[in-house]
Amino acid sequence: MRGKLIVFEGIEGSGKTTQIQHLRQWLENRLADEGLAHAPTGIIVTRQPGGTSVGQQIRQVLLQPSTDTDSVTSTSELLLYAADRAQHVEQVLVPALKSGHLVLCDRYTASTVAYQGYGRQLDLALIETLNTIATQGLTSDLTLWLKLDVATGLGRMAARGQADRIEQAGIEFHRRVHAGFAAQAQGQTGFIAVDGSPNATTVAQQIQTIVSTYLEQWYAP
Ligand code: Z5A
Repeated sequence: MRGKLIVFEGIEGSGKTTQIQHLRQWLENRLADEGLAHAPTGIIVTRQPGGTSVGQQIRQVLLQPSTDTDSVTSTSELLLYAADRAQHVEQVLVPALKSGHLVLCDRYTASTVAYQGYGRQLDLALIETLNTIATQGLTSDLTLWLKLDVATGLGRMAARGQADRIEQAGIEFHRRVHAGFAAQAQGQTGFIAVDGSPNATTVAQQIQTIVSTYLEQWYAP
């Protein structure tokens, strides 16, 4: 693969969407100014779930607020995220990376480990197998985990209005999810914690410092 995949992870309200927009803008300016030796073909912003038209339909099923009689079971949820990912990897990520793009993706496999593994407490080995099938073995080149305490993240989301099905889960669920991201940050190289608590400009600066180092490795002569 000639391109590079940068993934943003974190609990709800951690600021992924905000930071992806900041990074995209910064990268566009930087790549135009500096003429790195092997600059990417372009920058693509995408997300899971919902980065394809099939994925949009899966996303609707996954995130619609549940009622007592009509809720997605944990195992269905796991398989739907895997289906969304398989579609997205094949239709979007692999072609973009093959053609040399720098891809910024809002969530990837670490979310399944954190939400379905730690949050729903499904089998981690099964999740790893499903992730490998769905990604065809494609891993991220850099994962930025926006680390934020659960109460702050949920507070930011509450200020935004009606909660979706996963946001509706209780605080203990979200604490387990947070622990799931923390466990992955400890065990994996290229999985980097970024303090998500300061204002968005300060968070963006931390991210730019990290990404600069990687750009040098990836694109300098
Ligand atoms: N999920 C899963 O369970 N398993 C999986 O495998 C995958 C996903 C891939 C996706 O929903 C859901 O799917 C998600 C996990 C689950 N759970 N939920 N719910 P989504 O894509 O709709 O939601 P999200 O990924 O959680 O993103 P979000 O809700 O849009 O939050 P965010 O992107 O992290 O944050 P934001 O939109 O940039 O900011 C949130 C608010 O905070 C907003 O009002 C901002 O203006 C504000 N904000 C942002 N940064 C700051 C700072 N630094 N200070 C103060 N306020 C800020």
